[in-house]
Amino acid sequence: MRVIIHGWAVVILLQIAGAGMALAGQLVQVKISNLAFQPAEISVQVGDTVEWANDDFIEHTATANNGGWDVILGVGHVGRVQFDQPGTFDYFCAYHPNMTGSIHVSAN
Ligand SMILES: [Cu+2]
Repeated sequence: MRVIIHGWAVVILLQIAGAGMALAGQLVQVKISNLAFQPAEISVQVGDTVEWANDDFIEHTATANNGGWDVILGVGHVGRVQFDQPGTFDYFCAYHPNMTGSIHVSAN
């Protein structure tokens, strides 16, 4: 019986921690249309999440120049990356390398 109560307590604590993390940053959106990231350059804070929404008619990716992340974005789909380090992160589309963007992440 004690073991069961302990298990519930752990689950509840994890849910509270998860909810706190979800509120820790803002969601910043970048649309993809006409073979371009819009806006191509954004500034966010550490803890924020960037969400790409592919409003185009073909598949794209958001791929970090430094290899840190690679988001495949099917038509009509969204993808997210949370930034936990400050810095400037340039990215491109793996299918259309002339599509580029840049994310400036500042410490908060
Ligand atoms: Cu593309």
